Amino acid sequence: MPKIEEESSVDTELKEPSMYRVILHNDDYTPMDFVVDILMSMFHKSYEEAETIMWRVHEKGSAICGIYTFEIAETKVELVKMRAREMGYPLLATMEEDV
Ligand code: TYC
Repeated sequence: MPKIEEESSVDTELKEPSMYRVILHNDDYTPMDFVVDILMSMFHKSYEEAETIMWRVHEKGSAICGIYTFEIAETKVELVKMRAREMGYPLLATMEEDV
């Protein structure tokens, strides 16, 4: 008689997907209005929220502008870069896991 193997104790618990912070970085050349516009159009901030985040980046060097799933964060980072480069600005966004 073949011996029936006991079910192995593989961890079958479902995990929430990791979330990623999109971070905007300061530079000396990108105009403030352009940053506010990016925050409103791509990160769905109100004008007041966008201005507050822009000033935080300007004064502190960086700030979180949103928290998303991996693919959405990656797309936003790329679109910020594309829109900025089209205008010749060095604006930079990066992403990091939200732990
Ligand atoms: N420091 C820029 C300036 O003085 C403004 C700026 C703000 C640039 C935020 C980038 O992510 C940024 N024109």
